[in-house]
Amino acid sequence: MKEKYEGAEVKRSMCFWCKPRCLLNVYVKDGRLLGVSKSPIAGCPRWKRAAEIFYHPARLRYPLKRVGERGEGRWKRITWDQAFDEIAKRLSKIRDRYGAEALAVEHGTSRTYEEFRYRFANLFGTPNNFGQGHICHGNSAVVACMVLGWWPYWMNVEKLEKTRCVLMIGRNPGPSHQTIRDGLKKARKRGAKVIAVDPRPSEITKESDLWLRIRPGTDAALLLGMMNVIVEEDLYDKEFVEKWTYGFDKLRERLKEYPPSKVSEITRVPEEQIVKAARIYATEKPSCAMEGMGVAHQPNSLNALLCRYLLPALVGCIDVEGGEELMGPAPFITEHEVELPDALPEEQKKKMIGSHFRLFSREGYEYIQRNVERVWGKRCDFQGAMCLASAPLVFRAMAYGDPYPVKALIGVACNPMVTMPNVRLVYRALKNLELYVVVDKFMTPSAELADYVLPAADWPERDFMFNYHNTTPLIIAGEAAVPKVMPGEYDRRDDYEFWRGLGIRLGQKEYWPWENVREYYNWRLKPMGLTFEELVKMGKWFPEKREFRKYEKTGFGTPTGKVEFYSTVLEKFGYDPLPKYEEPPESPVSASEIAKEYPYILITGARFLPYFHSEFRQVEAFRKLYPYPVCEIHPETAKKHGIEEGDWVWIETKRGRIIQRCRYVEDLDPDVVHAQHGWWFPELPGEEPWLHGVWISNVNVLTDDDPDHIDKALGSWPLRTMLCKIYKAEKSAIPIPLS
Ligand SMILES: Nc1nc2c(c(=O)[nH]1)N[C@H]1C(S)=C(S)[C@@H](COP(=O)(O)OP(=O)(O)OC[C@H]3O[C@@H](n4cnc5c(=O)[nH]c(N)nc54)[C@H](O)[C@@H]3O)O[C@H]1N2
Ligand SMILES: Nc1nc2c(c(=O)[nH]1)N[C@H]1C(S)=C(S)[C@@H](COP(=O)(O)OP(=O)(O)OC[C@H]3O[C@@H](n4cnc5c(=O)[nH]c(N)nc54)[C@H](O)[C@@H]3O)O[C@H]1N2
Ligand code: SF4
Ligand SMILES: [Mo]
Repeated sequence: MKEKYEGAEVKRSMCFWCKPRCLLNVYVKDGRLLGVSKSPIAGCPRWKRAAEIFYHPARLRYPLKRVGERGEGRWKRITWDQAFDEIAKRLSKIRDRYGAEALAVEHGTSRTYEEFRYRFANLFGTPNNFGQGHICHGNSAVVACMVLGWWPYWMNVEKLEKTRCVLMIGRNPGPSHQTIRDGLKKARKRGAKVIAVDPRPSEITKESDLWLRIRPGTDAALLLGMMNVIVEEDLYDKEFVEKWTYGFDKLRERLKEYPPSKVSEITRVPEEQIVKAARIYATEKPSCAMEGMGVAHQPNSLNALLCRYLLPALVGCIDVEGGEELMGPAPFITEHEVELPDALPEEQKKKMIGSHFRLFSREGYEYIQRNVERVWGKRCDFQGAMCLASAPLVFRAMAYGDPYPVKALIGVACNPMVTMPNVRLVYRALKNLELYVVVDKFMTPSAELADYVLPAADWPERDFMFNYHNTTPLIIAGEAAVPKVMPGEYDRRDDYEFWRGLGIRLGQKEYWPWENVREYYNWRLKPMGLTFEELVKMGKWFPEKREFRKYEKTGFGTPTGKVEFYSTVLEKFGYDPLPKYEEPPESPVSASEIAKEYPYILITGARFLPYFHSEFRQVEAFRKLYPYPVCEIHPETAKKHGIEEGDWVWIETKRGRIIQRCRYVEDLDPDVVHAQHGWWFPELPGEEPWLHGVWISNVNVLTDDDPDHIDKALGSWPLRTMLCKIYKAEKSAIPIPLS
């Protein structure tokens, strides 16, 4: 490594090409990135190709303005100043004409500075901040804060060194979070038990002691069944339950409705496995659970998540080492404080689209987080992921003007044409906008529909400080390694500079006092007596002493000061205060008529390498390795339809159809089909109707965003558990470049 980069300067930067956010050495010469140090994550496919990805010819270099019709693929290069001036002017006009709420701002999976989006929106006057928070950890965080008064930090790998049993519910860190997979392997070597709940075989189900192959969407029932066993068999922690929980007797009554025999019928998990899982989980202590998108993306995610966070309280594993550790906040200025929530006038706050999903509304957020703050002194997480307008409803407002017109959208680090549900509606919405601004690293199917596409700095080009949105005291930092501007080659801005540049032109100058993000970080770190540069040298900051069972002194950050089996928050907002199971809205049980034509249960989006959501499809080496989208089907099921392994298959739901290539998976439930998400084809034309092949294999053509199917309390939409049919694709269905 050393010889290869001889004479190069070494910078320490934070990689954002996937979730671990590794700190890497970046080797730089004459302002050029030569390469990076080996990823600490075994199996990371990206670090070796850092230069190839960073200098990919398809990367955006200069601001672009649409010159043809929307979606026609005709662009003109402009300067940043022109872009800022024109966008600001058009936004002002839209605000004058329709009100500030006619602007929506959208986020993706936290790849960038999220706090500035909210700050900008609050200062502009719009409550319509929306994105993936409803379904990606935001819903987990809300439920955990509601019943536990803090969110057990979800990337806490260290605790796996102390745990005796890990319940993995709908989470597969094999491809999604390799640090956790490694932690689990080590834990098992030590003798800890791993129980995996998943409808399909995965790396983790194969590396577990017990695999519960659940019917998709029925996790709440399974967990209620496990709680039933734990209570009936007297395996619960009586002292903790008596002293530190609220509403146990009511929960106990509710649990009677879920004996293992009935739960087995609902979930298709054999009764003895339910009992076994409950016994292991309740006796091998400390135990902990880790839920993933298998849970967060299912219909009625509220109940599955409620059960997930209440189960550990039954066995007394809250805030014990190796259990559900509540780590508290970091002692710096938090993102929430930066968001300026009070800058938004009261009458504007009320206009947030989707406020009837009460837990994600401002009222719900404030109520939950004030209780958290009472105990911890700060909030857990930030509004940017836990208090959001509802995406499916915001897209409807764009498409149909209901409840009022949304005319402008700024999307930073998100690709809604690929990652939001029911993309036909998303398409209609985007086409109807008066102004659509996209800030991204690459052209995407979404960006192809924009008026302005602005080139974002990638991680080697920016300073970054991260602390998982204040759900943990851990703070990590990495510095910019290479310039964002190379005259004659490219001219990029980081996303802070984007929001600031636009904000200043809209009269927000006094609110953007920091010239650059480093100044801003220094301001946030001041209370700790640290500078950003010092933090970069340290790599990470973590308190020297960890305190467990803080609740014994302070109580829990909930309205009753206890873990709420009976949620007074749900009660206050008009929902059932106790957990329950509800059948998914589109399942063979609830929609038997639909099931006659669409007999299979479709799940989507299980992670796979080397890709990350819709990203990296441009990287030739990756495409050689993994050229096509893959759907997983049981061989018997496939054969019934004359489908051989490797065949292109139509997957169809009530909302549309796509093609993917079949992979036989022996251990899959024969009634379940899994289709990958994130697929589009950068090599296909960008203009309509192609939009880089966004209609061909994109699973979100199939998914459901029906407002009646959205979780009533959380507003989360169902990306897993719907009905589909499959049939072999005719040759003519396959675009020539893919055949
Ligand atoms: N059917 C189905 N749909 C799903 C899922 C599923 O399982 N099934 N998963 C869902 C989940 S959990 C999530 S989080 C979402 C993800 O949804 P998105 O966040 O929309 O997905 P990405 O493909 O990661 O898109 C991010 C875009 O941001 C750009 N980008 C990356 N870094 C930066 C940056 O620093 N600045 C800027 N300006 N741009 C940047 C990338 O080039 C990319 O185009 O997808 C959801 N959609
Ligand atoms: N390579 C790669 N890594 C990623 C991402 C990526 O796109 N690519 N995305 C990142 C993001 S934003 C996120 S949110 C995480 C998500 O990472 P994880 O939480 O691990 O989520 P998934 O892999 O989507 O799904 C986990 C498992 O849920 C199962 N599942 C599906 N339906 C159900 C169900 O009804 N019940 C249960 N119990 N299980 C079910 C799937 O079969 C799958 O094995 O990954 C992150 N890491
Ligand atoms: S791509 Fe992911 S695993 Fe690899 S170095 Fe970057 S953050 Fe770490
Ligand atoms: Mo996510």
